[in-house]
Amino acid sequence: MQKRVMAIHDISCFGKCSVTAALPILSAAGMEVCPVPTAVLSTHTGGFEGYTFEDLTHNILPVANHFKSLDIQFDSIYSGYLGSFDQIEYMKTIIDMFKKEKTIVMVDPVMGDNGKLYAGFDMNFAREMASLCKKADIIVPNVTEAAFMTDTEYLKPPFTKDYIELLIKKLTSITDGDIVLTGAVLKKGQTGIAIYNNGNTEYVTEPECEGMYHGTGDVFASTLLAGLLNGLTLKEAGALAAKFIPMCIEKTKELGVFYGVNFEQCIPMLLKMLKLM
Ligand code: PXL
Repeated sequence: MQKRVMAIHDISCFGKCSVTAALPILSAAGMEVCPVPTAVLSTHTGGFEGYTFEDLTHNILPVANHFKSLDIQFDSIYSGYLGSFDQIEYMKTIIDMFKKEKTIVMVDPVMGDNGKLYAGFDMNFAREMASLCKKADIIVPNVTEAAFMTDTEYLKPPFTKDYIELLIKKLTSITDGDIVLTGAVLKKGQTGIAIYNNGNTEYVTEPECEGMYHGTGDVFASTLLAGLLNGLTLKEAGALAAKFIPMCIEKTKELGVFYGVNFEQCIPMLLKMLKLM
């Protein structure tokens, strides 16, 4: 059986993030992906001036209602960048409409990085996003998003285990789902993730790959979901995604692109790691 994912993200036409990352990664990993665009932007909002933004909030529920009328079932509902309070509300409605016992609801609370929120977001939005996390089976915040959603001071990396585990503890009060916290850097020269499920926190570390690129969060979350839907455990899928990001960054350095990572040319390696090739 082929699995089907509803991917609720924006389309940033240029910039290698959101749907332009989720779709190729999940499709290559064998999934049928049904994108529900939240907005169309000419570029993502990180580092470009003058981007266009066409809001598609009004279109989200009609699309979902049509899916429902056709009795389309989803193995996963995956949300990323949401641009308004209404979109968060609609995500909750969609989860209520489509979630079955085995559906994996993954919420990536895309809002910021490096201690700062992206353009257009504020604390109120972070609180609202936290309320969406309540309905998720898995959330994939980075440390910045975790700090904003839990009203915790953002500290600079490398972080102590105490700080990471404080964030996780606070996140458990906003969600009953599993938590994959990205950017959980415990030592200089390393990068890593913290994976929380069933009361346990485990760490996966990788050597740091220098460079800051937009869209790595989307590539990470999409890879994690690709792993889970291919039957990996949360820890295995987390480790896979944590390994894939440095590969993509290395590949990007060869090309000298600044705005996103060259994950596309790493997809064959991803498929090998998933044993699909
Ligand atoms: O990669 C996250 C992301 C998604 N969508 C839009 C963004 C960003 C990050 O800046 O601007 C529109």
